[in-house]
Amino acid sequence: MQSTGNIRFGKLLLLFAVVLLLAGCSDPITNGDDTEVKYYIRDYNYASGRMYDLGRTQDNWEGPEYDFEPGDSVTALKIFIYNGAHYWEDSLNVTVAQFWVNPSDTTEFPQESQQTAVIEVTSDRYEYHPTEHWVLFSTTNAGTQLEIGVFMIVDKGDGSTDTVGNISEEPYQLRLIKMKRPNPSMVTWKYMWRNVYYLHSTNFDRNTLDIKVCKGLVGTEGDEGNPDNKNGVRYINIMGLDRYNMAGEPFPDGLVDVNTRIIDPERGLLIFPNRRPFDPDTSYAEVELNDTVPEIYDTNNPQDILQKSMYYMEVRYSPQGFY
Ligand SMILES: [Ca+2]
Repeated sequence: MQSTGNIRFGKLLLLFAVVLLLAGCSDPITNGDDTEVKYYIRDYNYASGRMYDLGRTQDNWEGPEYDFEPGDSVTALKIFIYNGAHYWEDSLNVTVAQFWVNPSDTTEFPQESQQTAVIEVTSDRYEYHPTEHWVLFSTTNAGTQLEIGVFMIVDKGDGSTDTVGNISEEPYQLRLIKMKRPNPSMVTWKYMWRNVYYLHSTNFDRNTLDIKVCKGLVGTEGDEGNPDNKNGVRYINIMGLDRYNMAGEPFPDGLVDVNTRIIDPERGLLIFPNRRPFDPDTSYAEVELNDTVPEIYDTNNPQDILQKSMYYMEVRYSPQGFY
């Protein structure tokens, strides 16, 4: 009877955990006079579908060929998303496109190719970085759950110009950056940035922002026994969130470097400098993160991720107008 009870309890815990996973994050807690907001974000609860690489780079692909080399600059970009609701309509207005990992060699990666109707994403719905070769959408996946592809012109570092894809006739030939149901065996799986977290507001003063990374299992967020450091070195230091002091000198001061690129206050995003912050290949301090959570990056099984989750962030800030 004892064991049956334990199994039932275990199932209940798992169910609770899955509900937590779906909910993603704790509700913000405000103190009495609304001058500070505090909440927790689990390690796995990154902002899915906000940032993507625009092709194979040294950050997401083992080579030997890459779509981008350092020095390449994107000079024109058009982005298209699935518009399948109109695919079967007998309408002249439907644009059809074929997505490929590599539009200039369509024999590669046939499992990551798809033909659909598409619609162009207007340029006010994203930003891209010409020389770092990524795009940032203002909404998750630019509003689609299915394919995303790009056409672009790239000035190569060697002086030549590369046209990626073809939109002069249908079907358009586009470079795939997101497949409809991504799985870890796909080339494009790693294009998505899993080191970006939404801070649940775009309405905060970045100078009041305080972020800790703590080690603790799901459900223990806020327990005082959960450490924010390993051997006395803070996780924010190990993970590269705290590398400078207030004067901008390269000495960690125990505070996340809120005035650097890791915080995007306009969009309310925290962007870790490492693409796998909870399974890093490097440390920004002399201590390495040995207890890692590769499942966050390498599987799409939510139960597995939840059971392995080991860290969370404690975020505090003052809403605008209350400081
Ligand atoms: Ca700092």
